[in-house]
Amino acid sequence: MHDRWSREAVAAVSLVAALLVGAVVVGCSSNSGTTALSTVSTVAESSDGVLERQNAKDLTAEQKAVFVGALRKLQTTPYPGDASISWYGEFLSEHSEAFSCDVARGPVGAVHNSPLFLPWHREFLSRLENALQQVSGDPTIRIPYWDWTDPDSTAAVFSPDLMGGDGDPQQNYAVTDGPFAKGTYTIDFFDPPAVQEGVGAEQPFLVRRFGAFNGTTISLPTNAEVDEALAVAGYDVSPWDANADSHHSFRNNLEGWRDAMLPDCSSGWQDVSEVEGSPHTMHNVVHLWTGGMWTDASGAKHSGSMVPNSSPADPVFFLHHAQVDRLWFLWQKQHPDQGFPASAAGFTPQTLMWPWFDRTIASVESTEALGYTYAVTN
Ligand SMILES: [Cu+2]
Repeated sequence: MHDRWSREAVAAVSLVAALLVGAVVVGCSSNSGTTALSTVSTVAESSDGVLERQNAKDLTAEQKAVFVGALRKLQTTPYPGDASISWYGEFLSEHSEAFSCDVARGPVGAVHNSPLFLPWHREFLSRLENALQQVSGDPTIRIPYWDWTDPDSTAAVFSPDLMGGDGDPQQNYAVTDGPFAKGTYTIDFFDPPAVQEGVGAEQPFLVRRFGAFNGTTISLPTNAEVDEALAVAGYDVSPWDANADSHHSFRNNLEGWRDAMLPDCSSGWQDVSEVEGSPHTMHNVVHLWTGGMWTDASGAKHSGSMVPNSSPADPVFFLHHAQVDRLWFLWQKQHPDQGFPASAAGFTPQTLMWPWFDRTIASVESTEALGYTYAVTN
């Protein structure tokens, strides 16, 4: 929320933090134009009756309309705890603040680059899912997932009836089609470090430049990379951060750090950079691929909405993280003897997660307890 936020903003003087990182939140909305949602969608259900989050390519036209309509409504509804921000914008604010290095509030600086990455984002998505259900009155809504290894899933995600497509080079890479097009969806929360750095992240519309990464082209993760991640035996390993060995840390393999530099908190915000020549993979590269990073002819730096700490500004954040969450789910099924470590970087299974402090890490290890599941085979 903004009041919680301004305290940090004062402290945070520079930095770019997450630009090279990937991840984070943004945005928000305004504008109305949402259609009334009255239909209850049909959703696949597991044998024990828990509804499944589905591959975006398997959604019916009605399911897409219901999901998108609920997102739009969240973007145009004031946050119940603070009417100065939209309900959707609160999610951007929380994700952005999670990059603060202010440890006085608890171990918040470790939502990324740490063992907390998977449990925190599971809870974060669950809260969005619950908010979508509340605002729409449809308890069957589940966040679809984007299987980035599958071109059909990618095509479905970026179609005009779901997330809209790539940005338009003639309009500074603004997204101009779909339900979140420029002129329809307005972002109203901006990541302070990115604004400070002047990378264009303060633009109030969605920006995407698929695959553009500082003069080179990057690609989405492959099936082989997913198989490699799922085969890693342990959840995480010391030093529990971006430098954890990806052959022994499922979490770091999936988060996508490879030979990263140690987090720098000198600005008040986590700034984790890659070592040159060691590109981001998996979760991280999907953020970078979707938003893109580039320098224009005048030398000004730009990045798309999925790049700064406010990356939830692009609603595809949630479909992307549903896939990340699904891979953790599949890994849990394949390694039933492996749980969250008894003690890791100050976290234990009983740690209550910032900023909600009402849910422990252990309590999100089961998706069924949160009201959703995934198909085990796909
Ligand atoms: Cu994140």
